[in-house]
Amino acid sequence: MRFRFIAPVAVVLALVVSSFALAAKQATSVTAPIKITVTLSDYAFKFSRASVPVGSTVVFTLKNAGTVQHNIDFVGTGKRSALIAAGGKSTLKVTFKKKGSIQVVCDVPRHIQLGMVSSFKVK
Ligand SMILES: [Cu+2]
Repeated sequence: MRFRFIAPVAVVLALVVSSFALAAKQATSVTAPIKITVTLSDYAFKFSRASVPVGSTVVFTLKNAGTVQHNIDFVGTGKRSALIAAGGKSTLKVTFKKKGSIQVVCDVPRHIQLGMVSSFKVK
């Protein structure tokens, strides 16, 4: 007789526990943006990290350590920074939705030829 009472209670408890577990899983899957520093110089890019998992949102801190203005352009993604003056800083937020190797360039005329071409990997 006692089982008839306990069984429904156990089912309700199991549902409550599993819904909490699901909520916890959803909370952890919303990850904070990855922070990456890019040092721009005359005439190169240096990334503090060169790849991220697909789906990542990255906040790039861009530091121009050169003597002329530079920017960063993730070719094919539509994401590029404004021009950054020598000694200046900027940030750029990008969500990488597709796997692949993205070409990275500086849009200032002739800077690609001088060496400002690199790549960033989405795995
Ligand atoms: Cu440049």
